[in-house]
Order: sequence, then structure tokens, then C-alpha cells
Amino acid sequence: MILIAIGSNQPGPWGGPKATVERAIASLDQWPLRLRCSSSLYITKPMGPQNQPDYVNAVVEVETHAPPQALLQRLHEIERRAGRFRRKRWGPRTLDLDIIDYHGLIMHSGRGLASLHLPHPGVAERSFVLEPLLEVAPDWSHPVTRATAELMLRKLNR
Ligand code: A4P
Ligand code: MG
Repeated sequence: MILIAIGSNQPGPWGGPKATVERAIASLDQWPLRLRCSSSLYITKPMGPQNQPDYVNAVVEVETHAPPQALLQRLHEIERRAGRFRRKRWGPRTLDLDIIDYHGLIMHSGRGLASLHLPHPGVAERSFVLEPLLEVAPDWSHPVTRATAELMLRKLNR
């Protein structure tokens, strides 16, 4: 199963955050990707710096024959089309696409903007990923810890 998390909290060429996320979801259904399932859109409080607008978040499941690095490049291309330019860590962005899980693969390759970490290192701390993920893949568990999304959410809310 391939899971992608989507986030936006700035307007861009595709419109406001909600329109941007909707268009991103449509872009994730174009070759070489096929959209299998998509969560509802969630409006969430910013994690990190608080002086930025609320986010719109979602999680989708896609299918592709593209290997992980090629998928990441494709996601970067969609981010660019949505007007993304990289600024500070956890700062506002028009579109952020993160690969949460790629068929359970565990990998740490490269550095900085060319790096790829699977599964995405922050999943267990991000309710804005776990909640929509639970909707798309209720039986999913973390490839390393084996914890379910439900368990990770419960720990976060404690
Ligand atoms: N990269 C490495 N592994 C991956 C992966 N599994 N998926 C690399 C995607 N990219 C991966 O990413 C920097 C580099 O990470 C990429 O070039 C890629 O090679 P980035 O998107 O520029 O950096 P980032 O988004 O600032 O970092 P990161 O770790 O993706 O942060 P998050 O977790 O996305 O945090 N609050 C709410 N409520 N909702 C949000 O969506 N998002 C953030 C960003 C902060 N606060 C938020 C939200
Ligand atoms: Mg990212």
C-alpha cells in the first residue's frame, strides 16, 4: 500500500488551501499514479510555529509502478506546479506532499532536498496525518513499530 499525506495552508496558483488540496488529489490520479482512495479534508491547527493559518490536510492511497525516488520526484513536480517554494521548516506552504508508506519499505537515503525516508519519520507525532489515514486505511500499521494508526492517535491524545 502506498500512502501520501497532503497539506496546504497558503493560497497559490490553484486557489486557496482547500482548492489546492482538491487539485493535488486530482493530480495524484494522473499517470504514472492511480488514485485508489482518498480521505475527507481536515482543517487542522498548525504544528510548529503558531503564527500561520490553519492547514487543510488529507491522506490518499495511490497505486504506481514508479519506484519510491521517482514517486518523490513526481510529488515535487506537483508541489512546484501548485506554487511551492521551499522556505523554513514547518513554515507555511501552498502544498506539501509526503510519502507516508511505500509498501512497508524501510529506507533512509540521501540528504536534504534529495533525501527519502520511509516510512515518513513524523507519522507517530502527527494527528493531522493519522486521522485521515485511519479513514483511508483502518488496518494499516507502522512498518517499523507495527503500531496501528488508532493506537498512535490514542497515545498522542493522552
Ligand atoms: N523527504 C524525505 N523523506 C520524505 C518522504 N517520506 N516524503 C525529503 C516526502 N519527502 C521526503 O521536504 C524536505 C525534503 O524531505 C524533501 O525534499 C524530500 O526529499 P519538505 O516538504 O520541503 O520539508 P517539510 O515539509 O518542511 O518537512 P516535513 O518533514 O515534510 O515536515 P511535515 O511533517 O510535512 O511538516 N501542521 C498541520 N496542522 N498540518 C500540516 O500539514 N505540516 C507541516 C510540515 C508543519 N505543520 C503542519 C503541517
Ligand atoms: Mg514534506
